[in-house]
Amino acid sequence: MTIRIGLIGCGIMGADHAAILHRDVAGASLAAVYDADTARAEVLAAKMPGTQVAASAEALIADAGIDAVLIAAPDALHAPLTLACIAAGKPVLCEKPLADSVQACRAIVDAEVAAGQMLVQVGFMRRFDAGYRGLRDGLRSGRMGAALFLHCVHRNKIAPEYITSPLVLANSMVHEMDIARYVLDEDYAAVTVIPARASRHSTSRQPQFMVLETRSGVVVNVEMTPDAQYGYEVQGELVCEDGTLSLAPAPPVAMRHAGVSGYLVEEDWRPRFVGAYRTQAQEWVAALRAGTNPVGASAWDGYVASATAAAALASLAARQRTEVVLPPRPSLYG
Ligand code: ISE
Repeated sequence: MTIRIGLIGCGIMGADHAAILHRDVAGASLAAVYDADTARAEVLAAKMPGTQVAASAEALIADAGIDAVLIAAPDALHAPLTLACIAAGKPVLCEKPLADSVQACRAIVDAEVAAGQMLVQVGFMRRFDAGYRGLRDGLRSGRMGAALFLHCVHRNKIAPEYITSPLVLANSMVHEMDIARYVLDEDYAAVTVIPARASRHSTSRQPQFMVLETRSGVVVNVEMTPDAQYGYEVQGELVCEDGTLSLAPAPPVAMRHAGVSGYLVEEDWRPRFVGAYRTQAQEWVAALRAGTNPVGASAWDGYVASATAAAALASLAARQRTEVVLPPRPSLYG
């Protein structure tokens, strides 16, 4: 059985998803693509044998020849397109964030609950990274004792110009909001954000430091430096009662050259997480073929990440510790 996938959004991320589906995923075909820029869609389709260009996003979602939809369109379109997929009864993998507001995330959760089945997966690809999975599995094994701290670092070489201080939280640090909850397997009680002074490399944003407190008392700290200059990097160290677990450097190649000994760093998140994107696509398609629930972040997880980001933005604005308040989790999500 081949899952016929329709891709909406043929920009950098959409093209990456298309290449992964074409090259690395068994049991799936990229049946159609759509982009508001038709020429961009045609260029992508021409590289993929058998891929059609759809007339509109709505036509692609409604097409009986499309079994599942992958959304890599601009953030503001995530909610309406995901809602259209739910209305059509089609499974959908939507790039993060699930929507550009907490209310829109909630509307997606409500629509899915009303439909009575989990159709939505959010593209929080770090959940498919071998390193973060290792942290979670190591904690779950019980041999490390209880978690105490999770130290995280997230740095961009130079973030795009549109990334302002609020988006450092809502667009970049939202990854840590999701992955720390995934690794620790519990929700947050509160968040505190402290901005650093703006780097001389950017006037439009400040680096941010965030402390998340989980309900059981684990402390998660995240440094996000959007203009680190030297490259893209994430770090993670989980401190437990009986030891620690850390993400290994990526790529795992040490170099000694010109008087320097150390690890290479990537330019941006795409090469750093190429394996995670691949595994995400493979496991999404495998679940579709098996008829089981999606294995990645659910619509509920997407909602919680956005609710946490909203609390972080409130903390930044008020310069104070802010509680993360969540409604009860609907039974659909276990
Ligand atoms: C970007 O939007 C992403 O989603 C990347 O994964 C993240 O690392 C980067 O900081 C964001 O700006």
